[in-house]
Amino acid sequence: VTLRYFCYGCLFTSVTWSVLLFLYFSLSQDSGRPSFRNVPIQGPQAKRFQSRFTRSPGGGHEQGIKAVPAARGNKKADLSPEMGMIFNEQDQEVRDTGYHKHAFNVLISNRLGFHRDLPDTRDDRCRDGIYPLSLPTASVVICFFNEAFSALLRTVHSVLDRTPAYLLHEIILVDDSSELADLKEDLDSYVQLNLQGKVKVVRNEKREGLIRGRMIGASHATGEVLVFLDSHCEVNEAWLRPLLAPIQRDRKTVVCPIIDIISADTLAYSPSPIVRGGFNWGLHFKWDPVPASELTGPDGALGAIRSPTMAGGLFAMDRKYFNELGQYDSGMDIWGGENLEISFRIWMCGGQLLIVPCSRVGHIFRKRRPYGSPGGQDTMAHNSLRLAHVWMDEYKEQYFNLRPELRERAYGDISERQAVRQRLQCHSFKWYLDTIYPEMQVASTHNKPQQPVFVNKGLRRPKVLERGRLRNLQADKCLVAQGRPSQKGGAVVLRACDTHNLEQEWAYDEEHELILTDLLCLDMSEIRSSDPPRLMKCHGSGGSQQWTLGKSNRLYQVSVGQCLAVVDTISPKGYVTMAICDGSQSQQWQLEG
Ligand code: LR7
Ligand code: MN
Repeated sequence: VTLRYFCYGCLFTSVTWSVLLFLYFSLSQDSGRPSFRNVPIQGPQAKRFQSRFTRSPGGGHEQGIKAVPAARGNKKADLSPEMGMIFNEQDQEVRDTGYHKHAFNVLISNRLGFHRDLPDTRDDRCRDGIYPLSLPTASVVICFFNEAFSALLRTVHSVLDRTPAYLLHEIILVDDSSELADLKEDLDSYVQLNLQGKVKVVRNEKREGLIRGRMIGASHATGEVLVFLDSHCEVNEAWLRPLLAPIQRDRKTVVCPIIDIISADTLAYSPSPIVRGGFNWGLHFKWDPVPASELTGPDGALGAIRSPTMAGGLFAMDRKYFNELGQYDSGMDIWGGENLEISFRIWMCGGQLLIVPCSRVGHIFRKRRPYGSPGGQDTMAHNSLRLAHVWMDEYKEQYFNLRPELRERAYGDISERQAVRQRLQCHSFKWYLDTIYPEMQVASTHNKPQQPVFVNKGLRRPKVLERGRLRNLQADKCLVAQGRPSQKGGAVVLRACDTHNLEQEWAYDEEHELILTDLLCLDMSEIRSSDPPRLMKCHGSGGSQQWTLGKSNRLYQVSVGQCLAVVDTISPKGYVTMAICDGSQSQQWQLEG
């Protein structure tokens, strides 16, 4: 692996800039925290940067779509639902290519910019005062491959904005050979101009994957504790000290925050319940409820919770302990499996893995991974095979029972990893199951991979706010199912309104869902936003099924950023479509009881 720290040659320039920036900020104290907008930019970069970052990214219609500052104690999503409104073709282009390349709403991400307030999702009793002031320093390591620029920079700035400077030793960005142009020079210039000398960029010459990527980042780190983050996170209020304190008490402790949810469609930030990590015999990570026995400490649900596994992306660990424990398995490629591998290793070899509910870090949960591996291999299977062969003893049979095709699959040389297990005199996998994860059912090998608990809102039905027919004011017709109202995937069209026809009845609920005949939700395809809406099973997580129906009579679709419109009011076909909101009659709807 060849890599280079970026811009040795620019040292002189960066010193000059530091002085300029220092002068600038000492002369303009009242301008608040340094944000890109108030940094003076000059020289050849100026023009490109100014047009890139100081104009409204979506074309200049920012009025009315600001993030609402989070009130203290407000733990719900804090964004205007119209943050993603599309005003012109350029917005549409940003949104569509964003979904295609990154699988989340990049238009909203760009509009949010690099700094935003977040709702403080911690329990009120999580006070700063309960942590020692003197703590080990942190090196934050963030690997990225083709990340959206605004999401990456918001990750970095959230760390800079919410971490006491004396605890933040550095931030190391590992570019895993990304292919997007703005992650090269623009990123270098931005880091050099704005990031206080605390941020380093390491570039991998070829794609290594997140596992070797993190090892490379860690090898450049010099702080006492390593903190790994994904490149689309936002750390919340006072996030770091609760992670560092348990490590200071016991250096063989690895600590995870609670991973809050940033919606891929709306970028709204919302709290996750307190759950802990487990896995199934398919070697997929899953969330489990916290057993009551873990909540009995002096501070109940506020104290650290022991977790059998970690999700993988967000954790803090003493740097020397990371090295002693064998870092990661460098034979693992691209994505997958390393989280269970390091979890088993921590517990089996004398450490412990904790989740601390007073530390909160948000993560953008996408519905698909927007990249593959260079050769198209299933790296999850390859990596899982390696971990099964090194760590799972006879229990690897549980995995092979589910994945018989992998029984004979080659997995490369694992002797170095077996030597780690030998050197550290680790416990058996049976010990791990008996002691750390007794909930795991060994007999039932047919567990399906489970959904993360927090994505599933359970059986609670949101309250219905209004019921009635949905009439288009221009066509004077009502929105109905084209076929049977119970048919999943069915289209919706306009037909003559009929007050006695129950098949025309929509319910509008507090989650902003529109449900036809109490059965299916009006839904947008996430990938093909130009497709007309259709009827789908209600998923309860907003976004593609979230509609706002306001006084203006427009029916605004949150994840698409457009309004429901009639295609042609005269045609008997009654087709509807999504269109840029323009307030015209063809976009006016009324829910009539
Ligand atoms: O080839 C790659 N090179 C990289 O640098 C592929 C990815 N990456 C970067 C990527 O840009 C990102 O910053 O590595 C990071 C993680 O990749 P994601 O965001 O695609 O992973 P994920 O969030 O889908 O998956 C989770 O599981 C992974 C298993 O390998 C990693 O451990 C991720 O860090 C992990 N993410 C989390 O734990 C966040 C919470 C998710 C949950 C539950
Ligand atoms: Mn991620």
